[in-house]
Amino acid sequence: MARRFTVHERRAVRDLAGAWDFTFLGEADPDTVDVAAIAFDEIMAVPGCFDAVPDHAGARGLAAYRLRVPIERAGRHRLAFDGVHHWCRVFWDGRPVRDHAGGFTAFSADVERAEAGTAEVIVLVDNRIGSLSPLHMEHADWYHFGGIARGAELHRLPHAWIEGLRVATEDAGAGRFSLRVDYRADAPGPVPLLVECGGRVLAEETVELDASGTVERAFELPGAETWSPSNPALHTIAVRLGEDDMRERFGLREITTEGGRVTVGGERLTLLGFNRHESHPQFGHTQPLPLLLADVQQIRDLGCNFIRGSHYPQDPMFLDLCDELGICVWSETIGWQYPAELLQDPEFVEAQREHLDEMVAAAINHPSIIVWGILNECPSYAPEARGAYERLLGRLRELDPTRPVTYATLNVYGDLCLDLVDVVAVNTYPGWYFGGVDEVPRELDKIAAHVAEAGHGDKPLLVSEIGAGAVPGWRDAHRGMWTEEYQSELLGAAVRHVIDDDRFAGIAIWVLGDFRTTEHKEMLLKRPRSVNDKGVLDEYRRPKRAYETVRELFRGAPQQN
Ligand code: ADA
Repeated sequence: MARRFTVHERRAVRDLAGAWDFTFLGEADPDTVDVAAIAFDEIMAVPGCFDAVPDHAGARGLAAYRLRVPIERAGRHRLAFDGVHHWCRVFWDGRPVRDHAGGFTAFSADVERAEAGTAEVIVLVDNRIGSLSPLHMEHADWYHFGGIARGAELHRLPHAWIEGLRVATEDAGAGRFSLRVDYRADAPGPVPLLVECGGRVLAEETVELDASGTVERAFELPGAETWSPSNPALHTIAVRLGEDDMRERFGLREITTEGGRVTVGGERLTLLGFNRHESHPQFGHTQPLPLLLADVQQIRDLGCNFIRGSHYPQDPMFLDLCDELGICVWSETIGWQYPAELLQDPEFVEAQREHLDEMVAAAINHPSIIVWGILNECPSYAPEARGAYERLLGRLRELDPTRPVTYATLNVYGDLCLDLVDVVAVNTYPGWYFGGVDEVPRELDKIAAHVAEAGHGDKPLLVSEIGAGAVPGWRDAHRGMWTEEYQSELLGAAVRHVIDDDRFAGIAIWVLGDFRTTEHKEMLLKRPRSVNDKGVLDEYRRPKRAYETVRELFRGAPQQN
């Protein structure tokens, strides 16, 4: 998949991006489809979203993708997907090998013994909102595009292979870090291990493998540069285990949240940035490289040092670019105003937990990720929902004790779970859903005072959403709601307040770019053009008036203090 470095130099990897055979099966039930009888009469781009292209725009149902792939040598193979929306079943030569639900996270489907010759890969992809994909809900405010939206690859796995690498900073100043190699093997036995970093050999030894397990080592890179937003120094670690190999990029840095600020790599930050959706009218959730680069260029031009990936894990290439440019990222799981009953349903919480595990597994080594988040605007004010917060935040801490955790609250005044987070994050819409622009400083003051009174004044306090709609190009002497003038004024007031008021650790404006909303009628009635237009860019990334206002304020603000 598109990354900024070569992950495997020895392992045989085939990029499956391209034009796949395709057909749309509509209402069909995936359990009763005879895959051998499917007539593939169209083509579809992988990566891509089938419901963003003209022939199937807005379609919901089952789709089938097919690709014939040459297999040079028989043996164990792995199909690796970076994100398929929302549910899929993967077939290898007519045989189902894996189901997956969720989208936005990587998963793989293994074939123990593939014959040499040509294999037929079929993927049934279902973008209906419902039981197959419990995390996606129609009421959530974004268009839930379907398809093989991110990269796909075929790997040939040797007898012992690396499942993943985990690099954790132990002491950034001393260049100390730990490495965990997760592996699996066809048979236990000794294999050579070689670990290199920046041309230095860190380990060369023989390790005894079990059928599956981990190898853990601690290393030191004396004098190695640390990662911080103003100096995002990266290191690449290369691991060879028997015939297999894997590389990963990492940064040496600690994150702390004491004294009401997020400190990253020794820099005490004021986080200034935006929420970012991965959505485009022509590509859906797919992020072609030129689009990603345009986003990153505009994020930098705006003077941001922070992006909240709303409301799901972001594209791995976007995270790679943030690593390189020193842009701090809040990475969160899929979530949007789930009702309290759902958070009491153990099956639902388990689905969230699985998705959360996948997010962390894929992204844990990105130094740009400075905070993990869950459950946007869910009922953290309802006592019966607290168990879900404990479970999911607890799981994040268990998987990664090095990063702070948070969630964006919808109702800070009634919130019952703030004791569970390291960063208090508040979504608030003064001047939009209530009051006028003069309500902005009043409400922000009230929030900061409440958080302090509730005993959380020492935790960084982020405005995780604030914003106003603006129909692109709509200017009006009245400067009323939906005009570019009103949005610009409101965002100016919000940013100025956060920069000037030391009680705030940062702001993530809602939102960087406009994006298509869901087809839920109640939402559509509040979204002209079916678009959430609170972006400072329109959906084609053309700047609105507020862009300049925010740019000037962000660029003029001290980003460290
Ligand atoms: C909420 C939500 C966002 C978006 C926003 C809005 O805060 O978290 O996803 O829907 O409101 O535009 O109203």
